[in-house]
Amino acid sequence: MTRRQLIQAAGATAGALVVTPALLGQRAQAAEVPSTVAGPAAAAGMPPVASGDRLTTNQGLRISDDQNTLRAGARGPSLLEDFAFREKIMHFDHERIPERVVHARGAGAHGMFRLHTSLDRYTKAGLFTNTKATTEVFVRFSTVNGSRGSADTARDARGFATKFYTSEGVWDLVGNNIPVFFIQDAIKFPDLVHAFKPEPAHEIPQASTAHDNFWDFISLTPESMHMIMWIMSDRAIPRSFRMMEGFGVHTFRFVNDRGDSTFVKFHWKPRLGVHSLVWNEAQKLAGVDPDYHRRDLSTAIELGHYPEFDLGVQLLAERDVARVRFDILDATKLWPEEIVPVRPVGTMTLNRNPYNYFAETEQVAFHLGHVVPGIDFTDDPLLQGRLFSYLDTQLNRFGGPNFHQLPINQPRSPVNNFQQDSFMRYANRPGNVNYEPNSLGASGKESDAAHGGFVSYPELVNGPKVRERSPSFDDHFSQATLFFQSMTEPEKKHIIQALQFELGKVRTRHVKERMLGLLANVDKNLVREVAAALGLPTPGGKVNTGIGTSPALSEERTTKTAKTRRVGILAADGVYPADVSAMRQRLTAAGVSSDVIGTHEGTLTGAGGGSVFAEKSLLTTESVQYDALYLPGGKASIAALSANGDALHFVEEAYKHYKSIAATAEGRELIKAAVGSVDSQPGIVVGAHAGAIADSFVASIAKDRHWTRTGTERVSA
Ligand code: HDE
Repeated sequence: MTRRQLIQAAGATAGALVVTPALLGQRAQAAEVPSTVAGPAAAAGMPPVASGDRLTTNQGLRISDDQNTLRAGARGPSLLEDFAFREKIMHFDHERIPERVVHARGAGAHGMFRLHTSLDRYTKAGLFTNTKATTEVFVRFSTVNGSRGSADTARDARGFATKFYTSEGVWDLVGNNIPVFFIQDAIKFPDLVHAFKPEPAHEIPQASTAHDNFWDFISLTPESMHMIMWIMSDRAIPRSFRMMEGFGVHTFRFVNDRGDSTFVKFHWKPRLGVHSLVWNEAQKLAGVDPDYHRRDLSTAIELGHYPEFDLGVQLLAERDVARVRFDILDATKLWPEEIVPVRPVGTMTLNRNPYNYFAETEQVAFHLGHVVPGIDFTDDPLLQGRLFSYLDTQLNRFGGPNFHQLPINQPRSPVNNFQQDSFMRYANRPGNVNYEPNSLGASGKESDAAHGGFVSYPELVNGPKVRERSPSFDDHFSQATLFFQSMTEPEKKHIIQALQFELGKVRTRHVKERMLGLLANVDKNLVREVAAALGLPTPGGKVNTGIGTSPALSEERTTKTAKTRRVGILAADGVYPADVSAMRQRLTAAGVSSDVIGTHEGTLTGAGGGSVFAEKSLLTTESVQYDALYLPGGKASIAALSANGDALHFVEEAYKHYKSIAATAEGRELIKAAVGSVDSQPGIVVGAHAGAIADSFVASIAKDRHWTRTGTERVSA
């Protein structure tokens, strides 16, 4: 068969094989997002969908052969005249747009925000006052440091940016999963980013702060110490985008219809609770499944396990500002929830995956200056700098100012102004008049506040022009101590270990010493343990131990549920089918998904008849991809697994990572072969058969990690 015949045999025609799925994708999108995709496209004279199943050039010319360039003879040179080839390659060569300078790696999802409690006393924003309305949203989660192809599980802050398509315009809440930031003033941002990105001479390391430049900069930037505690904590290695909080970070301003202002901080609280990976697991996942978080998000949505986040606000009246012990304009400070409670006002449900990564997740353009009436800014110098940066960066990414016309960025409210032209503009105003006011064509009306116009809060601004930091921003350590003191013992240990790891990678002694000097002002035990690991003397410091604790900061107090977790079931030929099916039934009922992982994929012969289907094999999966393990019975199956290094490693790793492991009486032998007799250890659930242990297993998965488990250090994994 010739190449062409092969292709034709695979699909009815070459066109059907190559093109139809893409066209179907476009049709689906056009049909489901009519106002944004079909509307402007049609207005610009473009057909809403491509016609038929014939391949064409971008000029609509039907292509006769998409497999061979035009050449002089079958073995001759290619001809410059081949315009179809040149168009195709030219387009391909320009497929990439510059990746984001930070937050390059991300994953997105569409959803809805529903308000349940009106905030009309504080803000006039429609999305916060109308409890009947639902607001469309698009969320982009991201890492900050790594480039677009880097791994999801790097130690890093996560971006949590939400675009609300409100009826009054687009509002972007561009936050992180950490409530504070490294620096207090935007002028330091380029230096911070240069310091944490790969070192410039050799471009190493990728997506990691464990190098000299970062810690050199941090050791000279004491204001970063609170953020450093968060970055070294479990928050920086989330289990899932679905299991992390989101924070607007800055203090914003609500303005009501009487013009009164209230300070506000925004919080997203995940319904599934806040959960993290362990460091060893995160590092391994970076190799085993670099798309771990991205896959987790899209799979959850595909399965109908829609991620849900409650939106909460912390409100502070202008007159109460003097009563809190920190400056509310300082982005390195949080408002402890015990002092200013978070009031839940609505829920966001992410229920649709993007159709196309590039068109939506890559091209979405956030900007803090995308606000609606009722939401306004404060003088936080970090926030003010961001108000410049986001528009500026979009010019670089999109090559011009027309990114607002891309479907993902289009507002749902009408757009009406006299802006025109530039790269890729397709919706210019018809007619001969392109200015206002005018008397020759249609003009536009301005809107005062009563008619929905955005009127800036008339904050009184007065002061000399100075380059100066307010002394009220000076305390860089108290909240770092507050955070550390609020952690449970395992959480504290993780922070210490993370610092030992990161500073252990630093080669310059004086950088390590300067860091220890700063840590000495956070906690005495913390600095002692880090110094010991580095083999350096412990410096003295001044710690504000009187700052107390904020229990809300610990993950230990979070929601615990087994819902949407993943269980790996290890099996080989000779497994008991009933042990597998009974457990799977119970897991499914609890919203837990599971994979049978066989010594080979496909059908495994069951003991005493029947069979079990293995979706995965030990070759294609690792224990780090699962939240818990189940080892069903069947003598031959357990014997085969106990003699298999990969299966033993599976169990060892799950044990070392404090995960739940359930086993029937026979399965217990596999645990024994891997890690010894550990029946009485927390999170080890053993019983005669699946029915006897299923409920306790689900409860154990819900508890997440079993930190009080002992003996993990002697398990090599
Ligand atoms: Fe950003 N940040 N940022 N940032 N940021 C960007 O904008 C910047 C900061 C955050 O998914 C860039 O479109 C400055 C804090 C998120 O598309 C850029 C400063 C917080 C995202 C930029 C900060 C964030 C960005 C790069 C210091 C948490 C990803 C690409 C003043 C509240 C949004 C882009 C997405 C992206 C600038 C600090 C969150 C260069 C100058 C604090 C979630 O404009």
